[in-house]
Amino acid sequence: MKIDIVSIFPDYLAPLELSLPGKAQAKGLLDIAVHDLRQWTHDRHHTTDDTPYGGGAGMVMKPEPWAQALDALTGDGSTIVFTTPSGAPFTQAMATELSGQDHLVFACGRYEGIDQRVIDHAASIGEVREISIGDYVLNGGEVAALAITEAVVRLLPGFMSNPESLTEESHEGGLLEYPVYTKPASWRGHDVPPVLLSGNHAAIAHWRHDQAVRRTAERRPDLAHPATLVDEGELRLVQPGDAGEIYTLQRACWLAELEANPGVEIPALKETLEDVRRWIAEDTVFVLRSGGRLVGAVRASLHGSSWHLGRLMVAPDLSGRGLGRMLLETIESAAPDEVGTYELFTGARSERNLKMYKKAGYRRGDGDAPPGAVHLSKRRR
Ligand code: 6GU
Repeated sequence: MKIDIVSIFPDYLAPLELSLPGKAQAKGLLDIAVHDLRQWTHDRHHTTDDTPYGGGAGMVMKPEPWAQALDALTGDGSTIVFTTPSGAPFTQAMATELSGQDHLVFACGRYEGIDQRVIDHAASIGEVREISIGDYVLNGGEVAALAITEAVVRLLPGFMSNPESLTEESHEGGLLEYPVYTKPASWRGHDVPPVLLSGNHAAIAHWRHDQAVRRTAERRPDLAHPATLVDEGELRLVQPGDAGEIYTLQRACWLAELEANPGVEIPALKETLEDVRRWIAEDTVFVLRSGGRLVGAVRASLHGSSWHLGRLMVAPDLSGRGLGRMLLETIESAAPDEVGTYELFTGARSERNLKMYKKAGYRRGDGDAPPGAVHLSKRRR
């Protein structure tokens, strides 16, 4: 990738020679050049600004030097980025998009901005983006160009020594990062949360997800999705009074199963309310509530050293948001110590379920499955 940055304060961009972008340049992944806009001025004072037409406070950057700079630096396929507080907010998705470009030209505005005709002209010679890095005003776009460059460059293939860390990070799933800890386990009277030392991967995943949801809801309510707002307080063991809602929810959920698996006998659709009352009293059952509404449930029971899972259900309007996976992790981590295997049945044609179970580590088991169903199992880690 080639990056050209134009500014009247090129020294501002000196950090690019250091640290991360510096490393990428050394690896040959990146070529950054910083240019002084004043080299495209032709008067004795190297003037780059003038008073605004129509009056008002401040100065506006003149069109001629900018046009000459952009004409000199851009070619076929260049993306011209104007950093301006009136631009579109910079996001991780934008960083990903920009990291796929071959050539970025940053035009760092100062004062009240650049004459609009420069932006209009730029659109005729390249792809134009006007980008802001947040709802506050800086004196110029240089710091924004630095921030955008750093976010983009670390996404270049081959740049990160540990590319897995790119897929796990903040904002990717619309959630902020969970808190992280390293040794020692106890420091100045502060202990690492015990679950992280437990070795129980399902419990750890559940805890981290919950922490991420809490943080997001508290710090960034604008990011928090209603479905992710189902916090730990609303995921609880079943109570007898839940029977009616479970009965209703499973009818709704397994009707879709019947459509996906025509002709297959589905016990969940044959049950009476009395049947539901009986198994919620006997099995380990979790229910998930959102805004008071019962939106999910799952059950399990112990058979020897095997934890038989079933009735994993999520309200149809909330499907595809990770709630099923969360319920699955919850019921797995609730298994007693003697459990060595998780087992379950699902419809042979229930693509969505099969995909989720596969992702969670389940494989075809060797148990007998009822007609139209498959037996899945997973060893406890
Ligand atoms: Cl890109 N430029 C300026 N001057 N101020 C900003 C900004 C950019 N983003 C947020 N504030």
